[in-house]
Parts: sequence; structure tokens; C-alpha cells
Amino acid sequence: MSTKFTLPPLPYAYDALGPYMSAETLEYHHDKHHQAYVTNGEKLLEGSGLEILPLEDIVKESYGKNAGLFNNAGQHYNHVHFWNWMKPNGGGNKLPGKLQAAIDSDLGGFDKFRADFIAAGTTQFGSGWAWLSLKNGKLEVSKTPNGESPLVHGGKPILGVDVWEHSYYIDYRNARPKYLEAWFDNLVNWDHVELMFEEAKA
Ligand code: MN3
Repeated sequence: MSTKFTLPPLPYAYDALGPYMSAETLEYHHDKHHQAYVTNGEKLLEGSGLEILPLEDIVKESYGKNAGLFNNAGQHYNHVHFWNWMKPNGGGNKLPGKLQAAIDSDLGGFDKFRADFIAAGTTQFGSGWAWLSLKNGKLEVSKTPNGESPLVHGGKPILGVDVWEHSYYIDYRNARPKYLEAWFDNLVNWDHVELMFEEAKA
């Protein structure tokens, strides 16, 4: 038995996230960029000795040891979740109750969390991601370069936003902060974040 990387279909139509994320962006991002991580990851997994592991463990085990595999497996993991962290008519400030309570106690409330998350994405120099994760039982906002995620820093990601230019350049050109604000306020699927929060606590 071996792990197979497969490209999951988008959980909504390509034009479902407009005007905040266009069909053109999603076609390139999902069909070309994510597909490339899957295709290259599959090749690099072969003979790596990690073939039988689940994806999360491939990411953790290849970190710092097998850069080619890590970059592609890490990005595959990140994107599998990224599509589900968005939905049409998402965003807003009405969060599921347990998640809201944890944000209040760990992160100083919704407004501070929103500002800190957007600042993390804005200040990530070059390609990378901004994150909300659970680490040692507490929520944490962080940023990572390239294909890294909190998985390799002892945390469990429950929300992440892609700040590689391929995620926003067609729709926002160089205006990364505008992309992050629009993404956070209009696209986040908070029910899915709550679901991953519950799984991370289990
Ligand atoms: Mn991407």
C-alpha cells in the first residue's frame, strides 16, 4: 500500500468566489499550480521511504531532510485545506461559538485576531502562508515561507491563507493587503475552521 497524491475537485464552481477570487485565478491555482504539486510530489515520493505514510506525516518527516518532496507534499497539504477554508458568501464576524470563545480567550477577540492574521500575511516576505493553528492547547497566529505550515512547528493548522502571488495577482495585482482583507471578510468558511478546531483538540 502506498500513499497516492490526488487533486481533489474544488468544492464549489470556479466562478463561485467572485468578485473576491476570480474563476481565472481558481483555474490556474487549482488546475495548474496545485496539480503540479500533486504530479511532482508523486514522483518524489517514490523511493523516498515515506510512501506508506499519511500526507501529514510525509510533510513532517520530509521537513529538513528531503526538500523537493517537502515542498510539493507541503503545498499539496496546504492546498487540500485551502479550498475548503473558502466558500461563497463566507467571511463575516459571526463565528461558531466554541471557536469564538477560544479566539476571545487566546487571541484578544475577533478584531485583534483579524488584524493580526492580515498583518501576518502582509508581512510574510515573498511566498508563503498566514495561519491560525492550535499549539499546546492554545490558538496562535503565525506565518511561514513557501510550503511550510504549523504542522512542522508543533501546531495543527485550522485556517490558512495562501500569499503566493499566484493566489492574488490576477485579481489584485500587487495589493496583497487588499486581497487579505477581501479574503478574510468575504470568503472564509468558518464552519470548516470550527470543524478543524474540534479535530485538532481531539
Ligand atoms: Mn497556492
